[in-house]
Amino acid sequence: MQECKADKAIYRKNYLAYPWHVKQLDLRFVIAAEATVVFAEMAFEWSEDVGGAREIVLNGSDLELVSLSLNDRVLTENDYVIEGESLTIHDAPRTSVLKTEVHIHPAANTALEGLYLSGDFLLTQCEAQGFRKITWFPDRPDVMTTYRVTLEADKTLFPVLLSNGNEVGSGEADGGRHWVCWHDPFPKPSYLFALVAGELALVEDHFTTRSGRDVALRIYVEEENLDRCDHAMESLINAMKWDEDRFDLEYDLDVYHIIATNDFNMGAMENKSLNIFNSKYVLARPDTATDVDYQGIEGVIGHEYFHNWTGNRVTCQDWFQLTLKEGLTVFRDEEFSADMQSRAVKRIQTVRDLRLRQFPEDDGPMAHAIRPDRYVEINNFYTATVYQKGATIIRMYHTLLGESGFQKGMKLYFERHDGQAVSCDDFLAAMADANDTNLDDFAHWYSQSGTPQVHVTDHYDAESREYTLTLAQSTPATHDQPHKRPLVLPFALGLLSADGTELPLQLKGEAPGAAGTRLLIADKEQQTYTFVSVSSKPVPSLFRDFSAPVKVFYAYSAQQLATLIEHDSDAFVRWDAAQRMAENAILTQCGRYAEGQDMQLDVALLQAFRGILSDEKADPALLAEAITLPDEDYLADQMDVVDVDGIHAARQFIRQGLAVELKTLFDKQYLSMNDAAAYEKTPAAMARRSLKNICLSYLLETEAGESLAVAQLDASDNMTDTLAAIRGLVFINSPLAAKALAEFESSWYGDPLVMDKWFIMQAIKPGSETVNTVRALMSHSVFSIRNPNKVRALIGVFAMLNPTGFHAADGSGYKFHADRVIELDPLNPQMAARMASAFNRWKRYDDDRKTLMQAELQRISSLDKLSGDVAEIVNNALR
Ligand code: 7MF
Ligand code: ZN
Repeated sequence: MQECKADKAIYRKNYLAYPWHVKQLDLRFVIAAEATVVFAEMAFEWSEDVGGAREIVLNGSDLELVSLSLNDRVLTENDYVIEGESLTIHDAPRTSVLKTEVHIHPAANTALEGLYLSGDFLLTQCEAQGFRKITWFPDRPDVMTTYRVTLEADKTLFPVLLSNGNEVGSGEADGGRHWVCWHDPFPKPSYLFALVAGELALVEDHFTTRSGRDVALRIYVEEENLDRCDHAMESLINAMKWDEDRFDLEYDLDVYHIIATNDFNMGAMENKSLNIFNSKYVLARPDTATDVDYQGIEGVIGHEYFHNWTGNRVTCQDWFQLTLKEGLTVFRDEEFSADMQSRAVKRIQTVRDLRLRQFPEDDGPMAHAIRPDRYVEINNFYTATVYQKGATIIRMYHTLLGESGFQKGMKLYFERHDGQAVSCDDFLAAMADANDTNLDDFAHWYSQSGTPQVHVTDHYDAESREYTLTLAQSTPATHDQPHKRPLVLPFALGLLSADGTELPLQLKGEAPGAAGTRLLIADKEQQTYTFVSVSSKPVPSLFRDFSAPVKVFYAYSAQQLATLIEHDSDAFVRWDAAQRMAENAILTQCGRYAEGQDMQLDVALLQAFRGILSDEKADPALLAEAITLPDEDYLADQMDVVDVDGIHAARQFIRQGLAVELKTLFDKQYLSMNDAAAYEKTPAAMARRSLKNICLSYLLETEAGESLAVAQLDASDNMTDTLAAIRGLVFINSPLAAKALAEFESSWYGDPLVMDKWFIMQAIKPGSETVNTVRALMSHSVFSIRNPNKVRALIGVFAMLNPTGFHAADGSGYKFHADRVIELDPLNPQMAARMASAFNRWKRYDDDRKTLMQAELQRISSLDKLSGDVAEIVNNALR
């Protein structure tokens, strides 16, 4: 039996402040890939307000301790205790200077946490608890201090030596070595420490802040990528400007570094003035990166930059507060993207993603509040809930308080807490106090898990011309919380007449009001609103702009949905209505498929699509969103027992039916969006490509599609069009697909980021055969199980984005995937845990699949040496 990790859980209620103040940390690294020596000197001062025994507790992991001294007295093993990841020194003087020397082994570090090697250069990743793999230190976010870091290395192997803050010295040393000293004047927690050492090429620009500070902007990449940094640099400058304009926040140092690496467990990291990025979120050239990549770069560059204030200047008291910085910073990056691109399209994409990734998490074995109460492995809590749901909760403050009220709250938050490590309660208090309002009820969003459901019913009385709308909210029990309470829901509402005119909203007892959106607050289990002087039975336009993260149930007729699709003033509601209609159509056909009946194309959906496609004035990007059918995973989430094959068959049937019936319109839009002009990266050009390529995907369901795709491929001058064409050929099983893939491979063989796309196209192909392709691709010379991007592209995509492949009835997908989790676990537990979560929703499938998945989970769980990361995921899933 597997060792029980449950007793290793950490509880939020047990938080205790660290009893020492760390005045200063001096680090000296003698750098080499095989073995790096780390000297640390830290000055501890006893916090006067804390009583008890004066012991110093430090964290460390996989460190070779060479020496340890306290106030210049060398400590022997009798003077301290090392237990697990902590080192305790008893009876330390009130002023204690601790000096340590440890050895670490970056080249052998496959977990990519702490100091490790990527290609020929060394770099660090410390969030959340990677600093303890570098040296002994109180590795917790509420211990903040100033860092002085000296890096010494061979000058030829490591010409560039970077750490946080400003460069304050450098020099030559014997034997072809050199050193550089960095000082970061802002106290920071250890998770924001970074160093980079190696041979890297530099792209430099600068930004002058509003108050006149000239900031050097330096992007370091491997030499061959120098021509792919323009978009990242432009995004960084835009982000710096935007944060001044919108949030009144300025950059606070003279230098800002970005380093791109191919070996990174996550997207990027906001280390103070030394951001480290997955190269996927830095490097772009029109022929190597898609429009989605360009937008991703803008968003992630923004996100990391915005952390400088929301995360770095004000940080988290403990890791339970992670959403304090992440939810807020995601909200800020969403707003940045909305202001740079199309607000409506950004909102739709955000909501689609939330429903696809966060709603299932909130309903599965890992359900947790955005501020969890317990965790075993903190790395498992960098979740869609903490990030995306966290951001919607910040957005609700914004909806409730308005832009100026929200900004007043932000201002007070920084006035009170600049330089501190604080909690979500502090953020809420700043918002409430700045607006002279009480947000105590709103606070439950932080502690309650699960997605609220809102059941809406209505009644129109033609005689009294009264319209009553009743909202009943409830949240289904989750594994962590059996009992739920009602939450504060900002409820943005509009009413349309049957012909689509926006009606005035006048609540009973009020003076006549204007037509348009009205913001109501629904905070009770049941709430009834009575509107008067309503001229005809209205179509309710509910939760406009997705004003609260809830599932809305209302028995819309096809006619009402058609009215919303055609006329609603809110782009999100128009899109959502089209999604609902498509969902109804697909799930109905899925039922017929299961019964062995012939499937039929839904007439209302056909009509609605005809209307959407005929619209020649709308933003093409919005049209593209509107005609994108709900994902198979989203549809699966709407069924009591998931019918994997039925969903795929029904969705395909509808896609093909629409394509055949509306071929003329798809053709027309395709042609009118297909620019002869050269590639541009403007939002308008991206919007046109998005509509063009969704039209292509439909046209590929008709005879004409194949030659269209080939023509597009031949003519393409950009990766967006190229990928859409090849992906389409692969998807329809065209005999031309193999050649297209082979040519793509030979063109891009030496390019890791582009090769990721090549793996993805193959891993995502529907059907039970794909597992064999994926298995074969693992032997491809470019694939490496040690590289997170490759693992995500091939293994992650297969398990998470290919339902008919992963859930093949014979269990081959499950077995393959469990083998990968087992293979990854000893190398990179964080990645292994992310992969293992593909099994999380196993209980929602039919008995045969359930049995197969459960067996694989048990096989993983019963391994002798399983990481805590994977154990937590797998044991939760099995419970
Ligand atoms: C945009 O949050 C949104 C989310 C932690 C690592 C980046 O800045 C971060 C880091 C994880 C998951 C998602 C994101 C990040 C991390 C991320 C990046 C860009 N503090 Br894990
Ligand atoms: Zn972040």
